[in-house]
Amino acid sequence: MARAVLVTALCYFRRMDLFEENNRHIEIAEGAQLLGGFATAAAPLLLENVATIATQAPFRHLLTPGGHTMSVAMTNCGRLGWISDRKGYRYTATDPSTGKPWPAMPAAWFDLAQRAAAAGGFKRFTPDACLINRYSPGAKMSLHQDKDEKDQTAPIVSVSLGLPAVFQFGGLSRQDPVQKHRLQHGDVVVWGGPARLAYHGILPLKEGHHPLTGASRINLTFRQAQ
Ligand code: MD3
Ligand code: FE
Repeated sequence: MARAVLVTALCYFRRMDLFEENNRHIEIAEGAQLLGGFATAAAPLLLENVATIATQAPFRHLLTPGGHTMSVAMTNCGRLGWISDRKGYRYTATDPSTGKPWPAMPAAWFDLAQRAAAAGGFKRFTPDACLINRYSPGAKMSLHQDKDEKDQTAPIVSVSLGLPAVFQFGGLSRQDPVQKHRLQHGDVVVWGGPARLAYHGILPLKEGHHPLTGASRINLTFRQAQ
């Protein structure tokens, strides 16, 4: 009897630990709220949706204005999508590779992004674009700022799925020192306030296997582009 009570109590506290671990809410910098595990429950559905979206708007490696091919494969959903080519970076209403409008943003995605933004302190977030990034081992994203959105007082909400990655977060100048953070499956980050225009990037993805994505990492970034 005493043993059963002890085992039950230990299991309870162990679960509590896991619960706390999966629900970390940390301010990683002023305006940058990490909601650990916020999207873990939704992840299987999100990944199914990504597969469907990719049948309509295939992942592709975009060209930078400087003529380099990006190592990250990208597609979009929503009324607008982010693209890059020799002419520059911008949002478009149609996918240049098909000529068709970008696939609609699933209602559950919009909802998740709004709930995350609210949890991060932004009550009125209405994303009209979601950039979907796919990393294979070795793929990276160099330090950059996200400046192509019209209203830079609106936050960006990012959702990490699959393999973990190391994220670099700097300041308003490229030369500012960077902090490193691990982004794991299910993690959501709300980037607003002074963090919104900070330089950031992703270090080359390490090899690995994730049960839901295999040897890849998928990142969703919800944006209010217009
Ligand atoms: C910090 N994506 O798509 S998500 C991007 O994991 C991008 O694929 C990375 O940077 C990725 O532009 C990082 C986290 C993120 C997204 C937007 C931010 C961090 C941000 C905007 C401002 C500051
Ligand atoms: Fe970015």
